[in-house]
Amino acid sequence: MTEQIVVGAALLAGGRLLAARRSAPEELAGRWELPGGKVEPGEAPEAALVRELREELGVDAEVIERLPGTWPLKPPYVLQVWTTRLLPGSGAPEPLQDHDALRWLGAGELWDVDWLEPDVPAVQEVAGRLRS
Ligand code: 9L3
Ligand code: MG
Repeated sequence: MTEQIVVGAALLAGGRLLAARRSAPEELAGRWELPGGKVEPGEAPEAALVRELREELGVDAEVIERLPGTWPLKPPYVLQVWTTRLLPGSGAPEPLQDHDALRWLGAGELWDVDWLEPDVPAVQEVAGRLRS
């Protein structure tokens, strides 16, 4: 089966990264992730990311750049991650769907939350960028 892309957002603001705690499904509840979701048929990944951030967090965001790497999820899904930022006039993110908590993590706090395993290498990449 061909790979299906799940997009994740490294949403950055003021040198902090947004982490979102999943409330569903049960086996992922309580774990933290970069918000996002499945790309729909015919949809560009960057458009999917903007859509997911609007649906899940109620924000207007723009995509900046792809982080290097593709990380395996439950087949046929794979995770790809882009840095993103809030557009001027966007409200603050709220956990509207699939999450029950949000945290803005500074460079020294990135490992304070229990990230889903597939998200760890992407957070490591962001950590290097926040330090430099
Ligand atoms: N997933 C893992 N890390 C992420 C995201 C956004 C998603 N940063 C996994 C969790 C689900 C699957 O991908 O098993 C689909 O995600 P969603 O559509 O339930 O958000
Ligand atoms: Mg999602």
